[in-house]
Amino acid sequence: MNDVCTPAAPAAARTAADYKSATKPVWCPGCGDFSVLGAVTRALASLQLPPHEVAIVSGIGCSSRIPAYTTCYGFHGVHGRALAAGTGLKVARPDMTVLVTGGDGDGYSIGGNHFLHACRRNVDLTYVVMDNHVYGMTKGQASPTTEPDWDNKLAPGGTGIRSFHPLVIALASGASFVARAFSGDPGGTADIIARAIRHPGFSFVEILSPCVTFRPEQRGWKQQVHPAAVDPTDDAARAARRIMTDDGFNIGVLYAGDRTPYPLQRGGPRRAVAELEAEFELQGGAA
Ligand SMILES: Cc1ncc(C[n+]2csc(CCOP(=O)(O)OP(=O)(O)O)c2C)c(N)n1
Ligand code: SF4
Repeated sequence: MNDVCTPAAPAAARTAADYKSATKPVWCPGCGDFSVLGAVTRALASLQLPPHEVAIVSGIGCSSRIPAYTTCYGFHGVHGRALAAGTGLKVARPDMTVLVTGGDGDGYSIGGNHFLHACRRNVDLTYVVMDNHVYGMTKGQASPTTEPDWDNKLAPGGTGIRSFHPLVIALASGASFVARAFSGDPGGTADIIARAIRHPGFSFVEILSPCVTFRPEQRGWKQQVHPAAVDPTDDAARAARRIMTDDGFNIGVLYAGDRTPYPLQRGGPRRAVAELEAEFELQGGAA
């Protein structure tokens, strides 16, 4: 018998398909979120992250369905609370790669306060927002990023309310990586998401992702988007000036700073679930 050890065959490289679950998305045909799902899975494959070391946390909305469509750990929580859940998960399990995903309604309206403080805390996670400037799941109400003059039957003549500017708000609140992507460019979006995951600290990726059902005119975004003309800056004031004055269709990494991320305790003691349950058990009976 030959006593020479045969080296183990190298593990086959993971492809985007390895991160897609068997659950078929229920999005409307043509929804931009299909491409975002493709971009997320391509980004994970490019980083070769084992699916069991990645958690995708979302709130509620069409876009927030993403965790179910992947083979990673997923948490489909309550409306607007995805960042709170994702932050808690990352702090408890710093070894996991955490992506938080959702829509503009989920993240900027009901979840707006969490957005500000997640940027400020700078915990090392990646926040991916599929922004379609509308509440898709609840049938087309105006969201914080809806244009003030968007005329529709729920807001005749438009809301007349100035739109929220998520990128500048993220920057002003302390996010350490700020980018804009377009779902119609899945390769470019995958690259931006991969860079966001690699960046230490809170990384924010705003993806223009059309809602073809309630905002069919957004199909025209593909003619409007264009690559950012300049390289990312690490100067927040310069980035803010650029973002404030661009046309909203500038695609790329717009800011990559080096703020120290929130310190995480790696390798701390793991506690058994039963022990935690016992600690949180309510004491005493009803009065
Ligand atoms: C506390 C609470 N308020 C309201 C709702 C109803 N609701 C569900 S999804 C949603 C908006 C989703 O919009 P968005 O986050 O932009 O995602 P999209 O569906 O456009 O992807 C709302 C208002 C809810 N589920 N829970
Ligand atoms: S309603 Fe809009 S956001 Fe929701 S699945 Fe359909 S196209 Fe996508």
